[in-house]
Amino acid sequence: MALKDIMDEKNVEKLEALGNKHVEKIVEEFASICKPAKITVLTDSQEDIDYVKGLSVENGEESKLGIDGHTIHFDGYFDQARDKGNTQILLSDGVKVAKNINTMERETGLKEVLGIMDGIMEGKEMLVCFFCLGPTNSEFSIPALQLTDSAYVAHSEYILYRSGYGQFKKLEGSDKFFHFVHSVGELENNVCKNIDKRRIYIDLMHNRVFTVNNQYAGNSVGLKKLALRLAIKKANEENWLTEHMFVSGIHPKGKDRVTYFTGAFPSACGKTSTAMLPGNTVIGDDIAYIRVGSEGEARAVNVEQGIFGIIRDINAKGDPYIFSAITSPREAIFSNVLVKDGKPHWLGMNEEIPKAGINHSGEWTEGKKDEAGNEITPSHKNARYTIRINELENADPHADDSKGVPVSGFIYGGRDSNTTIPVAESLSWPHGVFIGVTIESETTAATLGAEGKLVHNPMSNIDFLTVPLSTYINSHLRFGEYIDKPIKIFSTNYFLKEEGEYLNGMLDKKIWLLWMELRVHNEVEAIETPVGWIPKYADLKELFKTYLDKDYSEEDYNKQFALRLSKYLAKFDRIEAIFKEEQDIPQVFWDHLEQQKERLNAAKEQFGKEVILPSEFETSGQ
Ligand code: SPV
Ligand code: MN
Repeated sequence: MALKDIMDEKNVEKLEALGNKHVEKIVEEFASICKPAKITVLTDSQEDIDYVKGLSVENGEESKLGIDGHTIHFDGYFDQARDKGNTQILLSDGVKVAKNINTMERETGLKEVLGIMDGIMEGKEMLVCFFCLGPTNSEFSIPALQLTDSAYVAHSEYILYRSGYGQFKKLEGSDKFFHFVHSVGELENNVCKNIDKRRIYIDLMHNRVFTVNNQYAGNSVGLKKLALRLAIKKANEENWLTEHMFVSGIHPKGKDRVTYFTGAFPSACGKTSTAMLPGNTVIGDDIAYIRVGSEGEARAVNVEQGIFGIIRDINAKGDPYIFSAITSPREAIFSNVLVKDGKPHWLGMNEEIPKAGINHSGEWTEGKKDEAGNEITPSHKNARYTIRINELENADPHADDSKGVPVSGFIYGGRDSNTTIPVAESLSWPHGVFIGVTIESETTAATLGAEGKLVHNPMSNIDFLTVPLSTYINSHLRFGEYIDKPIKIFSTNYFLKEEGEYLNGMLDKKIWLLWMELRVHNEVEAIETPVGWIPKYADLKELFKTYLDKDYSEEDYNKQFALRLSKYLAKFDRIEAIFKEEQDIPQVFWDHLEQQKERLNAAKEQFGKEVILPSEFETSGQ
């Protein structure tokens, strides 16, 4: 099939102007498989980007809200989060990635998904869009081609990513780009009808992903978690890192410096809110590429330029910048919130929520139940907003720097209610890698399935790993050797509870971050414990007073930082069992596991009890 047979002259010209036969071949191939009625090629021009924005309203995937530039999009009732069950990595050689990661024989997977895609765009318009992962014109740049029949998906991408038609021209005909083919399939009331045929298949061999019969952005938007999976493979082969991490600058009071941290947290566990803490300047909130810079320093970029953030609990008090952005005129897409009279409402917005309106279940009134008898909340717990970061008051001026920003600390967070202390600095780089890959966290509404289940989530990347866990661990261990300017690695846990109540307030994370910043600059001492270096009470007290005007009590400190030895030992037993089922885990990991357990057991013996207060370690000189 020739391009001219399926596209008008103007579009053929736009495509051919790229001088890239690989791109043309992909468009031809998927035009002939998906059989769209029309194909539109988009460049980086404002006119083209506006066309997509207009189309998403025209075709009903989005509707205008009261505030200028705001739209609402609904995903189907059963399409509200990432679908791990139907996400498969296609592998031809039987390589296992990690025990819990779905892999499928490549030929079988391709046959199935291409079969589903046969004629899937009949009567529809296929959009051909070009983006760049990471800043353009940079060592970090990865061009990405998106084919989709969803204007909502393309619109989201023009907010969330840098457009990359120009970047494709610079490829000079090469095939060094990722590509994504997406179709919503048949729609009914503008949401996917054939959820049973939802598939997200990752073809590592050709740097491409096929995703069909879905709209939720975590499944549909190629450049987000689908590209993350492809980039993890690429980074692990090329000795750099692709991480599920925010990038944010910390600005301590009275000191003329900014210190950048990156932090990995499982979905819906405080990653965006950490990146966006008052006083920070934000570069990115979800995905980072990290490379070694010319002076041996680690440098990070935000792969994206926007935020697809959880809207629940966003309010003027807790998240002033985001709240202000999503309540004032600008381009913003709301998804799966409650809409009444053109106004979006969500859980935790600190305003009264109407008792009726339209939400992800259609017409909604308070008390409405779904078919399974579950009460439907006014907005979904995983409802989201989509905005550009550079419109936020706290956007960092270096967000688009082609060389990225220097990174001084990595943070690994999790959600566990009874074990991990709020903040600790690892004892060394390999110990930090060990801490990162042994994170356990409770599942959330960001993925389909049960919430609150404690699962192993190494570096918050378990859902996205495309290389064996052993390879991933080795890459991190090696990265520590490549950098000449050391990075400190910290762990955090914002979710410790006592008798069902959280032990920490929402803003306490600001203090942990400022403490980490001081540690990076060697400006505070710390207490050595079996799980790492922890803050001294006096330092936290001062930080709480200075930054939150709060009197932090020693009693709170002791509750939060008491080391629950048996809980930690139980965790590392669980970890040992999990890793024993993995293949080729490096010896360094086993050494650290052994040493970690030894230190915990030694403390148990030395103190003769289960729970040790920080001051006890301090005076014992541990
Ligand atoms: C996450 O779940 O980690 C997100 C949103 O950042 S999604 O696009 O669904 O991946
Ligand atoms: Mn994420």
